[in-house]
Amino acid sequence: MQVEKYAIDNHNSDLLAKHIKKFEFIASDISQVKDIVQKLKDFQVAIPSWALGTGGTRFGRFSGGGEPRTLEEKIEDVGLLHKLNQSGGAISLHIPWDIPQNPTAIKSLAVQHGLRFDAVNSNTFQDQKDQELSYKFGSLQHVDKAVRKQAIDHNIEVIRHGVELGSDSITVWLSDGSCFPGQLNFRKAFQRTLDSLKEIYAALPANWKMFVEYKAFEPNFYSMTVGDWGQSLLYANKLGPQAYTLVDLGHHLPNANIEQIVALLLGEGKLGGFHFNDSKYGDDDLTVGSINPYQLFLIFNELVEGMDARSMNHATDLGWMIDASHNVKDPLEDLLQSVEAIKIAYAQALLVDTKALQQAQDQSDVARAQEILQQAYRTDVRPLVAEARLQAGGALDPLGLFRTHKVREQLIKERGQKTVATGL
Ligand code: RM4
Ligand code: MN
Ligand code: MN
Repeated sequence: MQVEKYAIDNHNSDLLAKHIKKFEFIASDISQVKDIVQKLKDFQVAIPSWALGTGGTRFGRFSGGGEPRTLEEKIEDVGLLHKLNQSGGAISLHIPWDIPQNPTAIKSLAVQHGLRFDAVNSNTFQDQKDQELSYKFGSLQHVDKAVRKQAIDHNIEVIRHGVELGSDSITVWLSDGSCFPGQLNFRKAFQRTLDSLKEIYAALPANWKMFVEYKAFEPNFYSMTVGDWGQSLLYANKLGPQAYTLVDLGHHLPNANIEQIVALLLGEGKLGGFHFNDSKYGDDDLTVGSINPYQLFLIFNELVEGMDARSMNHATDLGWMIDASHNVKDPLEDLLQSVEAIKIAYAQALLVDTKALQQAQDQSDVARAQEILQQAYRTDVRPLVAEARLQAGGALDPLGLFRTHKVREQLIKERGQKTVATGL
């Protein structure tokens, strides 16, 4: 299904007068408004192919109607989102959940929708049907060399798929670890994992990046072999300049200061990419900004400050990806909300008076520093984000249009009520 340009134009003209009023109000208060709107237009977030169907928990999955049944339909869904918000111009594939059978056709379908392929993701945390050896006791860390080789080969295969699609990065997330004390020799498991990663790293094309994602717990509950940013950074440093740490917002122990982690990784030149989501307890994969939007703003504040300090391009120098998936909302509505939350936090961070903050920090003026941050955070930047969308050809209110245009109803008509997205 398509949302035609005229539908977006009609929707926008209904809302335009109100929007202009709100935009002019906030614009009159900001000196660099043109620059900020441009940065918001440039900033694109990759949509994961595994978030387009309803997620599940280990207790069950309640599939919604009209879920994409094929990779082609997933690309159409991301194209639809991008049409509405002009901010999701990339897709991140999980392999083997989504294997591009005909890469040329898949690539040209993506191009038709204005999409490119972001990081490809390998999967050695599940056994596939026709798989020879099991990952029950790990993959790249496994004590059996044959299992390690199988997992290495899979990652190299994923790189090959990515190359065909024009991607330029691979995310390696390992579930490797142990569930009970004594199960694993930590030092040896680390070394085996490093040696395996080295073989995958050696297969990277010269312009590629490898993202090493960490996670504090689950599915292993005693130790994770890439359990935190320290371990990920160790691997990335030992691997070489093409390896980076990837921060997934849901992968920390409770109350971790993620903004500080981000600042230090950026300072080391080793922050590679992001998986956005929100969480209350652990790896909850909830809608970005739904639980703790202030933390998201603080993270963006460090990102903007740190990237500017290194003269990095906000839009292209890091991998921006969503990694969320849950049980109760329409996945497309959820993704529209997530992208909006990311853009809001980014816009707020762009509003921070960095000079004044620096001054307050230099004078150890704690109260003033807080005022400066919260001045930006408490500004309603939604008209800025909407203006960027409008200028880029998107809808002023993407979620509103999704509903009035009855997108889900149409998808159900096309695909059926009882569809289950491939993947998870
Ligand atoms: C993991 C991790 C990975 C994602 C899988 C599905 O918890 O976040 O990034 O690929 O889930
Ligand atoms: Mn992740
Ligand atoms: Mn996760």
